[in-house]
Formats: sequence, structure tokens, C-alpha cells
Amino acid sequence: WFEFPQIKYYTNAFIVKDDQVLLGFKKRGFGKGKYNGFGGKVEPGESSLQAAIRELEEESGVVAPLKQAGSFLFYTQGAEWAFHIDIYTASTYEGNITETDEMRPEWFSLGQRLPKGDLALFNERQNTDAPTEAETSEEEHPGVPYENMWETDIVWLPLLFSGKKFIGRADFVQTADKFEPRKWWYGLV
Ligand code: 6OG
Repeated sequence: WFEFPQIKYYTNAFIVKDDQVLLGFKKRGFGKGKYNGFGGKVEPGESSLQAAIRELEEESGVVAPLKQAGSFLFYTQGAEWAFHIDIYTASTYEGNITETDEMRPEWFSLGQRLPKGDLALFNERQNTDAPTEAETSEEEHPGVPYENMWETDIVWLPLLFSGKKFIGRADFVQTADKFEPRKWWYGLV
């Protein structure tokens, strides 16, 4: 593991609704060109939760009752500080999803959608949370674009989707214009 001089606090929030997750395509700044949740730096005098709610609204236009899903430390060799990132999630939100200067929001499917013909069978087996006709016939969204996200997201995002609280650490190195993961560890809490 690399040694780091200091820690700064950040947030990252994911809306997960109807078997879909809302991600933003980062148009500028740190992590440009990647999909991620919505978040940023915790400002002085603000709690992490307050920052998470504010950043989600600033970057996506929605207000949500966020709950903490996990935390991890992210450090890039030689960087001035390590990111302590509190990860939040919510299954409801208010307001209109809006593209901003920083983020282009997009929905992605968590699982395979049921073909229309299987709906009756599905309803028979499981009478809670059965998708409605409208949901199954609506336009397919692509799956979660892990190949276009921070490389370690694939390790912990599935934990968030299944409601398991996690903690972890990821150490990266920066080569030319690319960040590469060197060592990471994620565990349940
Ligand atoms: P701004 O510069 O936009 O805040 N972030 C990471 N997100 C993931 N998924 N993995 C990482 O490392 C990350 N390192 C930082 C935290 C930066 C935003 O980028 C997130 C903040 O939401 C493997 O203000």
C-alpha cells in the first residue's frame, strides 16, 4: 500500500430504482469521460450526508433521501491527498433529472429484463415487486458500463445493489493520462 500525506472527504450517490441505476457521464474535472455516481467534496461546516444531498442535486437536479451504503479510501501514488469517499444510495427521488455542465445523467439496467411472455410465470412465482406490463415493455436500457467507470467500481457497486454495507481501499498509479489500480481490498461491515 502507498503512504499518503492527508485525507480529504468526498461523496458519491447512486439512485437505484426499478432495477435501474442512475449514473452520470462526467463531462469535466476529475474522472472526466467516465460514468460515476453524483458527488463531490465535503465543504467545511457540512456533514458528509449534507454534502452528498447537495452534490446530487447540483449535478443531477434531484433531491433524494440518501442512506450510506459504504465507504472507501482511494489514493493515487504521489497525489497530495487520499480521497475518503462516502457512498450513498436512495431508491426514491424528487425533482427532474437534469443534465448539467458537469454530468450527463443516464439510466442503466441492473439485470436482464423479463421478456413479455414470461411475465405471467414471474408473477405466479413471486408476487412482490413484480414488474408491471408497462415496465417490461418499456425501452431497454444498457447494462451498467463497468468498462467505462473507475476499474474498482465493479468490486463494490454490486454490494451496493444488493444492500450490503462495505468498506474498502483502492491504491492506483497514474501513468501518462491513465489511472491504473495496483492494490485494492473491499469487505463487508
Ligand atoms: P469532484 O471532483 O467531481 O469530486 N471519485 C471516485 N469515484 C469512484 N467510483 N471511484 C474512485 O476511485 C473515485 N475517486 C473519486 C468522488 C470527485 C468525485 O469523484 C469520485 C466524487 O464523487 C477509484 O468534485
